[in-house]
Amino acid sequence: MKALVLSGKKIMWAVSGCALLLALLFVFGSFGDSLPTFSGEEQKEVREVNIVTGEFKAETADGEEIETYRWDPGTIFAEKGEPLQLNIYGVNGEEHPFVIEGTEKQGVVHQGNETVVDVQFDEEGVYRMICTTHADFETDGPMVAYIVVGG
Ligand SMILES: [Cu+2]
Repeated sequence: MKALVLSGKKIMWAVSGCALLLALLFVFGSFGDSLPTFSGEEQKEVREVNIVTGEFKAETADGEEIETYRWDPGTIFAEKGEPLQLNIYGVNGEEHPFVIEGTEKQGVVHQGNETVVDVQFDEEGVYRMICTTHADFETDGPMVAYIVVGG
């Protein structure tokens, strides 16, 4: 077999070829990192929000027992497009089926268990998370939390 003998010129070509390749990789590699995402918005970190189900109970002067179930906190602030992870823990009440306005999100919170919901709002506004069992005063509510989405 013929030994591979490289002249000085060939070595120079090989070295500059490698250098060019590295430079191209560097340039395109860093472009890949700095290019904006398709939506033009930077990826935002998921923010966890911890919520519990609570209950107010009282006895009126004439001996009537009244109660209301609540989401606590009852107001949640978010930014437009911010990914939220709602961790909802059931404390009071056996179960709370819920819907979140403006989304397809729904679920059930069971006592002693955590229900996790990923949600994101692309428009500013106030969105209600409504327990469909305790939606108003007549049904031991209003079990409604307000998600306030700003720009
Ligand atoms: Cu409820």
